[in-house]
Amino acid sequence: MVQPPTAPTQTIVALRGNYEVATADYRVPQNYSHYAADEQAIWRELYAGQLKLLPEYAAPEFVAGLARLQASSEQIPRLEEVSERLQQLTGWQVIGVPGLIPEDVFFAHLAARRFPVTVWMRRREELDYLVEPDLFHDFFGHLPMLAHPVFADYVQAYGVLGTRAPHLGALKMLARLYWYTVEFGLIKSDAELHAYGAGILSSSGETVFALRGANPQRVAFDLQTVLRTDYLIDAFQKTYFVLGSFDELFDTVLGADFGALFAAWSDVPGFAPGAVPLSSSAAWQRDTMVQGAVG
Ligand code: HBI
Ligand code: FE
Repeated sequence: MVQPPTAPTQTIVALRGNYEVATADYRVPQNYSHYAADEQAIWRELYAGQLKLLPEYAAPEFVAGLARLQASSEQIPRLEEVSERLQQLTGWQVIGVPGLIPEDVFFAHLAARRFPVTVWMRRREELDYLVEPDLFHDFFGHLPMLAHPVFADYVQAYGVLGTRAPHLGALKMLARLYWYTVEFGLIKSDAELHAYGAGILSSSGETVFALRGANPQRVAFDLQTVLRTDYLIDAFQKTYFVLGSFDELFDTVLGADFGALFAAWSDVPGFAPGAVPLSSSAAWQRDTMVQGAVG
């Protein structure tokens, strides 16, 4: 029997998933018939709510990816069906997991182009925010970008990097990279600033906050800065990093000398969220962003 990992929160919380039925690589069956009517209703409400926000707030690549998945907005998707579909699109599989899984297992799945999706749905009192990933976050937030060929390759490359980064300092820096791109990334590929991160686009509150909030820092993506910036797990982010293109992300990460970056920075305290020094990266001010000017 496998053990659940430690939750990445300040206080220790029990993870909700059923780890007792998981295989050695933490897979669980979806047990589709077990979803209650109210869980189906929560799916529909969340999906409809986020769908309304996408045209204004989401990257066009995310919107296109969601359409390519051909998932139903009316009922909880069957993971086997979407896995087949995604495999045709970009060669990624989707597997059911009980929730958060240990980093090494997570990295191994990504490196093999398998995306772990939590099988349970959040409760009604958690409609806009929960700390653990649930089915809606993992599915709606993550799978659309995995239908994008360049982003799909980036996530696999990230997984490969993870399997090769046994040092603790490296893991911490890699987690920051995942957090500030896959989870909370923004992109300004044309005149408009949009979100592509799963943590943003699976939360209506953070979708509006990340793009329109007056307070968060919006900083041009810079690999070294991202690797050095701490993040907040249980609050809206204070710093978001803005890509110019998904090619920029893939090329930067593929071309980087991570060994040198880890050696240089793993023992140095991280930048506080919201207080990233801007000498090396441009700030994206709210007014310039609304006007569409490049900061
Ligand atoms: N497990 N299911 C799941 N989903 C995640 O996003 C996830 C995880 N385990 C570890 C993990 N993320 C983080 O360590 C990433 O920073 C790699
Ligand atoms: Fe996620």
